Amino acid sequence: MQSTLQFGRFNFPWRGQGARARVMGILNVTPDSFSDGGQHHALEFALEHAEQMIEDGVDIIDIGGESTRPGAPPVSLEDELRRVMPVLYALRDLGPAISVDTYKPQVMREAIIAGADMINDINGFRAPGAIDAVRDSDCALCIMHMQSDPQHMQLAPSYTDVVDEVIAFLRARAEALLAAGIDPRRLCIDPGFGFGKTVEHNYALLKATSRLINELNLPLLAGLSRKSMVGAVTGKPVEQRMAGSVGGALAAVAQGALIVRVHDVAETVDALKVWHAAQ
Ligand code: 7PJ
Repeated sequence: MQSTLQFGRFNFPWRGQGARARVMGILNVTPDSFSDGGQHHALEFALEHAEQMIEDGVDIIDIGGESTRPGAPPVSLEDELRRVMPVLYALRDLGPAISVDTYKPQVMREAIIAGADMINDINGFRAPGAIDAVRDSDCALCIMHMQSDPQHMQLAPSYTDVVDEVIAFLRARAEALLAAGIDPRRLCIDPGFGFGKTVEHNYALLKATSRLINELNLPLLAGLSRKSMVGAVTGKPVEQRMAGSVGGALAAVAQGALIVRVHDVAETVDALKVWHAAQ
């Protein structure tokens, strides 16, 4: 059986002939990481970072204008658009597919008009108007699971059976999108590592990667790069989690994940080349 994810201008086979894992590079456009807080420097830095990722062989660039670290404060619509849109226009025709990481319907609309190939929503298209915003386009839609919200999600994550509950949530969101008339070939699922989950929950979900794909019959994106689940088993601080993150990405790809969302593009691309050569 061959299946393909419709990804805006691209098509990514995710099962059967021609299927190959894709590397999504994380591009944060958040001026809080700059001493002067300046918009100009944030843009310049983001474009340099994107050029490096392209050189390193990235397949997809995921542009994010709001930090969704646990406890991070929300960003206004105006600020998010000011951060994301210039980067999207600058990167749109450089080769890689472009994803926009947002849960705001107005940002989704603007991003689609500007040619985004994927809308990556950590909120699973639950905001009022989110489904309407993405319905009439051909961009891919990444449905991520999150328990609670970024301000509160890590306070007391709790599940009876984390895998069953994440599958039920993703199924319900996929059905809501399909009920709006969206083509199933546009859908992609994501267990949402670190979003309202303990280390044990995260590994239960990582171990269940192939089960999620098979039960939902949809391609899967795994984002665990540098997250606390990597720190928990390596004992390493965030700036030393590259090798651990590559190990986690391979664990997901070995179970059939289509997309791995990573900070360390060059290392992940090499690891996947070797892994694929051995298949
Ligand atoms: C994810 C994301 C993820 C998807 C972030 C971080 C936090 N989008 N955006 N999946 N994580 N689809 O990168 O540490 O896991 S922001």
